[in-house]
Amino acid sequence: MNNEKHAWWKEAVIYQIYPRSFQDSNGDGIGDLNGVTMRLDYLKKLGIDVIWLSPVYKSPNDDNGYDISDYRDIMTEFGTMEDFDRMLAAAHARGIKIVMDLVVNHTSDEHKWFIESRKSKDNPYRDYYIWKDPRDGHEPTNWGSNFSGSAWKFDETTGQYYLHLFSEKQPDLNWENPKVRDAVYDMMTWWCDKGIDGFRMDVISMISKVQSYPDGELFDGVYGNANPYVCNGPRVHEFLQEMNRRVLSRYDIMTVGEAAGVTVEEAKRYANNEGTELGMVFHFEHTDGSSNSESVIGKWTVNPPRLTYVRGILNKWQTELEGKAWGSLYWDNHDQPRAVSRFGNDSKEWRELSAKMLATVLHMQKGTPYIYQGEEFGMTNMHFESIDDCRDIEEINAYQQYVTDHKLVDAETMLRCFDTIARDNARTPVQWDASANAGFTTGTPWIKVNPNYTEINAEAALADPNSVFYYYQKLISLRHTTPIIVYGTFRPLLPDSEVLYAYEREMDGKVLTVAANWTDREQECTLFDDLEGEELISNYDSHRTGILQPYEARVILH
Ligand code: TEU
Ligand code: CA
Repeated sequence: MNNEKHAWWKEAVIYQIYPRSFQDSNGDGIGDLNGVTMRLDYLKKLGIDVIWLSPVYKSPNDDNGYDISDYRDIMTEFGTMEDFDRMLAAAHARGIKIVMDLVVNHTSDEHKWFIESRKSKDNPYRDYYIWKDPRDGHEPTNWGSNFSGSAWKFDETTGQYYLHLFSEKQPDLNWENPKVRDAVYDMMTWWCDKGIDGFRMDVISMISKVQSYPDGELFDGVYGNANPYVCNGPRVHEFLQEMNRRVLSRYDIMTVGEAAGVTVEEAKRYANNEGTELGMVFHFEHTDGSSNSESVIGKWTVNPPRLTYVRGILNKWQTELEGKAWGSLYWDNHDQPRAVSRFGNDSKEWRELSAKMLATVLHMQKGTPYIYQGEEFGMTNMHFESIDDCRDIEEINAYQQYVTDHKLVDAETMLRCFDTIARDNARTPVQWDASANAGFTTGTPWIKVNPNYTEINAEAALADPNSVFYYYQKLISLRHTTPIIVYGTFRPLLPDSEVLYAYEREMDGKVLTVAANWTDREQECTLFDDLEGEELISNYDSHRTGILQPYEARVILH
């Protein structure tokens, strides 16, 4: 018998919406909250339980809403608080929960706390942020920001630098200051009281910094790596336990921490089964572009990941978390390229089969699965013809630093890196149908629509019973009806194969065998030959003894 503690969020499938790119309702070219409300019936049909909404708060949009200027108001482009309340009620009426993105490692530099903070050294808000004196007339440390350049910005008014691990319009909050923590907990309570169902916590692993602020090892020849001093820092667990006592434990909500730099050992603490911190965390080990394939510079690469590497990482997390902490499962999100282009094969011939194969491998694992908008009908990466096609501050800054300023990479190579892993691949508008602008907007979209929308779109998927959409629908419904998929233990199979991903789940004397062919050629596989049981799902109608066909995936319960 399996003694895993049950919880609704362990049994749920989450769907991530990046509202800016989801559905525009008023023709200004920008997705909005009323657009989300319009599409709730579509999501109900897909069968998901929870929507994770990327940030919708007031923001000057330096980083598309991850730079918040007012936590208790809605971004003008997305609508009003009334629109939000209507969307929340309409989602709840359909049995769909709403999880908010909580961005509290940093605010916008246009937040009133920072506007005050930068005024003078004795302003009451000064210590809400991290201010340091110059060191020998330069930056306090050599740290690089995640969006290129230094992580420190000099402020003329007071002659000090402030820390920004992301853009200079995203100053880091000083979590050492109890007033900051109180203000954050108050704000979270306010949203919980409104009736939201949880939080996805942006870079929550970075809120506690090593207080001695040492230099980092050079990572691109120019700047030092801050991660060892800011990821999983000395007080991060103490802060999260305090947040849990003061807010989270008082509501029946789900929480998922985006834990940049998290190891499996650290994750056991963040997402411990005693529930003293968070429900689960996202790790980056299988999506970190620099460690799964050779890079051009920093995170930028043109190479695909290797199956053996990705499988090794995922299997390690499955087995290590067993009985100790709950996991999260994802192939892509708004910071990653499209799953089918990166891990599968987005050619016309193999696109659908490989998208279904990837979905099978992920959704049959233990943990809570996340689907990123458009993934459920096989949206693919974009092709960036020039830097003018790019909207993401990370791409624009990297291009400026590596191509224009330091000439470390040529323009063509950089653009091919963007085609491979740029965040904008995920941010092109959702392709709803084959009409102009893919049915996303009647105006001019804020970012180009992928030209393949005439072929790949939700309407076409809904009209085809064999589509990727209905395959996802089936995977979701299987999770809801088959407890072994949620709570069964995990055991890797064929760990030495170069071409297959196989594993078993086990519970109450039953076994679920899952195997997938990751290649476009048939491969030998005898796992199913003597298995008598029920086939829960497969992306092929007929099977061959001793063989898995190209990108074939099968799941047998026995
Ligand atoms: O991302 C943080 C993060 O560590 C990455 O996924 C980041 O985008 C990547 O390292 C860049 O190479 C979160 C949000 O998901 C992202 O959209 C924000 O830009 C970032 O925090 C800052 O808020
Ligand atoms: Ca709009």
